[in-house]
Amino acid sequence: MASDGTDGGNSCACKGIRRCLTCERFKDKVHIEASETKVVQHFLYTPETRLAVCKDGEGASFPFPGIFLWENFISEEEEKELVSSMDHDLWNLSQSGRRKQDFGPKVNFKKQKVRVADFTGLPALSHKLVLRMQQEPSLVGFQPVEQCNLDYDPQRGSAIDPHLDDSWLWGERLVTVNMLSDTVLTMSLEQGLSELGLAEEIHVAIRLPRRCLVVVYGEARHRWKHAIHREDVHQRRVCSTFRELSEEFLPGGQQAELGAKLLTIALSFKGTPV
Ligand SMILES: O=C(O)CCC(=O)C(=O)O
Repeated sequence: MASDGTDGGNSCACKGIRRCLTCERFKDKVHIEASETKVVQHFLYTPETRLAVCKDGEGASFPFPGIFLWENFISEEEEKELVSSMDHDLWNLSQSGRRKQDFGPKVNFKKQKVRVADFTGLPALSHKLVLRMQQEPSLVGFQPVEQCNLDYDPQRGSAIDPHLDDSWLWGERLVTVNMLSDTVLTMSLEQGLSELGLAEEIHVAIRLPRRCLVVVYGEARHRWKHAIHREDVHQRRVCSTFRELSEEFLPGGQQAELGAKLLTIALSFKGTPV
């Protein structure tokens, strides 16, 4: 294995409509062409005002709630230490040219089943990051039960398609630390915003500077899909996403006992990737 955890091979893990630079030479172009001909209205998120502002400067702007950005959340030294520690573990090939490391319970979302066995907790280096993020008022009480590290590389055409995260097991706040390069988190609403008279698909670009932390919650979490487009990965990018439990798994919820068990393991910070 190479020092960055690659196997040096050319394989990919794309299934169905997913694509990366390795496999798309062999796949039909229907999906790609369809997405290229779509009419989209582009907005840019401004953290200072929390507004989404029309990119061509002519259209309306609108409030965009549900995003919190913390610039320079980690130092350059911490970034180096975190990525070097990840590269000591194996990266598994994932869809759309990503690679992945999971520190969390094995979950079957379709059958709504959680397997505790094999989960050893979040990695040791995340302890200080979690203590730091909990200082932010919008992250008070944030107890991550899962950490997923993703590795994006322009040479593999890495991306993540627009999606909503599960909300049966995962709770309100999705917290991501962005490492090694700047990128853009694109929020999209296919049906537009009829209340603002915007009928076409809308994209709102959230700029993520290197070493920032971003929290996605509320409407941005539940109504808008999120994605990282291939063209927004210019250099190697690594991120760690932390997820908390939904109410069903917290005290008073139907699966509170299982939730408590998962949290005890997660917050032991003795984890190795599952
Ligand atoms: O790479 C990112 O910042 C987003 C990752 C993501 O959307 C996910 O893991 O579900």
